[in-house]
Amino acid sequence: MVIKNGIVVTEYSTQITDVLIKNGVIKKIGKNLTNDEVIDATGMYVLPGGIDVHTHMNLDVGIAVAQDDFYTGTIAAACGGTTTIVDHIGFGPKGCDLGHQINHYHNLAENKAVIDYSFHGVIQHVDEDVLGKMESLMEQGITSYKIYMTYDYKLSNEDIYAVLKRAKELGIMIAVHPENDDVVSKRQDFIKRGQTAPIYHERSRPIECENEAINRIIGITQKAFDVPLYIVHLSNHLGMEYINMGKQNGLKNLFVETCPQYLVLDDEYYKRQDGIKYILSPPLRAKENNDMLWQDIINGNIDTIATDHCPFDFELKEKMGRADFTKCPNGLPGVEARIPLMFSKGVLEKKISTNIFANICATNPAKLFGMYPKKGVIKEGSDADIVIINPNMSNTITHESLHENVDFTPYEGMELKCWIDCVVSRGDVIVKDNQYIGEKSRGQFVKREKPILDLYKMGDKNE
Ligand code: DUC
Ligand code: ZN
Ligand code: ZN
Repeated sequence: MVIKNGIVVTEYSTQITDVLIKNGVIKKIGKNLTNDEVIDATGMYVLPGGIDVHTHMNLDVGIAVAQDDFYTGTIAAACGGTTTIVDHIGFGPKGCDLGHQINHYHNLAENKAVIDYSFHGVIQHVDEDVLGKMESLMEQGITSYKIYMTYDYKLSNEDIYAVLKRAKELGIMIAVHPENDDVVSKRQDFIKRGQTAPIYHERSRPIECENEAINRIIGITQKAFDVPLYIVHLSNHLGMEYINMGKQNGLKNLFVETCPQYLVLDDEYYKRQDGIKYILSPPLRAKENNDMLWQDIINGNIDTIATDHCPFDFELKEKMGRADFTKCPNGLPGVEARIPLMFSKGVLEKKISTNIFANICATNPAKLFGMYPKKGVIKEGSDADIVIINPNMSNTITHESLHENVDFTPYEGMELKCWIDCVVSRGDVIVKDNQYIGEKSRGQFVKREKPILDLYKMGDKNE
């Protein structure tokens, strides 16, 4: 197959050219390439397929289970231009072996996923066995772990230090959910005072709650010698300043993700009639953070955009959380909107270049989570994972037009200046006309390598 005359976004440049695909892999990039099977991409952007390194398919949050499984969730991802996900798996039974949840998630994803996938491990307690198994699981392609500073299986500072030290020895990545658990656990004080409405979700988990935890783990990584550390779902700009300060103090292996919801939504949404819809953690923040986080992307300080996709029906959230925001399952859908939303709001509204877009949505995630150059880049020899975006067709996001298994989208009514023309995964056209047309359960587990920590930054070679 050859993709002809598209605006092809390769690693450091954007140029009108052709892409020849053979046996699922990019064979050649250049002008005047020919083949019997042709996709005409004239006037359209040809980009690396999106990589979403923060999804929660099937996540059991104790009071509810996220409604997308690896079938519905990866169909939605594919229709939204994402060709690989790395899922943050749920906690297992107390005291379980480090491999327990990996095995469980293999069972959940196998014969279901339609795009390629991997899992971050999760560390829910620390002992010699867990620290030892971190090495043996590397052979199975698990080269990153998530730790939590709040929720049931939060780690103490001492345990975090032990995990970081071990990750440093092994050269693997630790992803962290940073929130101060002592602050989070005081939420009941709001309920006792009668402050039960959704806005108090934000007020009870304020930016200081998140940023204190960010700053604390930065201190711990400094002590553990600059471990590859990845802050997930940064919600506010002050947190970015803490991270920048860590970097100024010498940290070279500190990385940060934000999510579309923190770029285009804000805490005023909690005051709406349907405010309960927007309950997720960390919460949506004051509006000024939207522009400041965009600026942090433009400045090259934010490394990746992921979604934290974790859908629960509005109907369910309303029923469980109407009288008490603490009873509402936390999470928003978003896996399907990420690529078109970031392309429209970022590239077509001229905030970021096509190369920055490709970096934060595909290349950097691939590097940081050990999938590069197989994934995340349009390059000879890489998997032919490609999204073709038409910038001449506008689109309005509506829940009806999406494939996520949930009764709303937080981006309802948002006008986008583009449309996904088609999606290619390992050389197969899997999405056309907003429909999944690939084979069932064609997704493959991606055995990941160690992270690549040397990322391209804006200005290096950008056109
Ligand atoms: N935050 C959410 O809102 N949902 C799932 C997990 C998380 O950290
Ligand atoms: Zn989280
Ligand atoms: Zn999450």
